[in-house]
Amino acid sequence: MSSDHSAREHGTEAGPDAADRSALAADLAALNLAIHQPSDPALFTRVPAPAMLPFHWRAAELEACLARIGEVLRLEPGGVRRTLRLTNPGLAFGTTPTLWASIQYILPGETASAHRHAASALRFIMKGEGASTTVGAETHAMNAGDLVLTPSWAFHDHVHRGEAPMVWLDVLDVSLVRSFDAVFFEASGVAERPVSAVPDRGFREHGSGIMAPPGEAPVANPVLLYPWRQAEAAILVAAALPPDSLRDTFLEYRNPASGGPALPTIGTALQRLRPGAELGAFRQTGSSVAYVVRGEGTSWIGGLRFDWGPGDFIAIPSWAAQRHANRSAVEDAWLFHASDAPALRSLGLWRETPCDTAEAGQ
Ligand code: GTQ
Ligand code: FE2
Repeated sequence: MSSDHSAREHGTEAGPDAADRSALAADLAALNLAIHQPSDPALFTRVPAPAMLPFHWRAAELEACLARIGEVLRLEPGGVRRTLRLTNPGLAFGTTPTLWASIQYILPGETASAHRHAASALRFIMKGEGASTTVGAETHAMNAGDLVLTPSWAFHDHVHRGEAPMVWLDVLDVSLVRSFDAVFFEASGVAERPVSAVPDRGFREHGSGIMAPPGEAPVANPVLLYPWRQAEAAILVAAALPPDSLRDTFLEYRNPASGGPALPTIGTALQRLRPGAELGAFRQTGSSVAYVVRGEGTSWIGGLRFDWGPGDFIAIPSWAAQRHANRSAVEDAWLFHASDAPALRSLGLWRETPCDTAEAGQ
């Protein structure tokens, strides 16, 4: 094959056959067929080129909007939730190309009635007490800092019997499931699903993370609740190790029976940046959302600088150079992360690499 031919094949040159080529393309189009045209956008980019933008949502703005949706929107039966979605300015919908992050707001006495969907979900509790969620036939109270899972196709409802509004982060793999055309949804006939006689068996058997009943390990993750006090204790134990230069102390929530991720598609992690921490820059495939549990820090993502504080959210695109620092010399900064890393890992698409500080931004 001549080099001339191959240059045209790759669209670097219009070539003398432009008229033939467009006539061919027109005939093919009538048959729903196509050839590469020099004007086509590049099929492959050397590295990922996300449409998603790095973005920062501030707690003060979110709180004002939550109060407003609490006044204007009523919770009706049928399974629709009262949520504030974090929409990415680079995308038609969603927070990242795979994930939807929303803040759910439930008032005292309300019920978010039962439904199920193919999309997996997680809740990370931001504020409030007195709500509980039923997932399958298990029920768990939701308290600040807890992570609660809603695996794919499990019925779930949320009931709030507390005194003050309840606020939590929802992350669902909606756009990932949509890209596979694997969307299913079903409302339940009842607002609240029946609960088994032992409403928290999986947690009682496997929730310590270090011990379990004898016999074969269950295939599905037996743990739906990852209480804050256990996650916090795990981080504080790990924090005595020499800090990792890119992530300081960073632990993933795992399925204790398999050692794999807590959910098959959505990665979850808790990170502590020690006082004064200034971490190195890196890139990784896949997108993520970070929630600031406490502390004040700065992240540089794809050349943009975000100064964050408690209750803020940050969205990080695939392969964007990122680095993070704790702005305080005395206080810790803690971040909860949700990502699509397990989906990339199971498809063989996971990559990460350290990079120069300047690539993230200064
Ligand atoms: O609580 O079941 O943010 O189904 C989006 C879809 C929450 C939920 C969301 C949902 C839910
Ligand atoms: Fe749901």
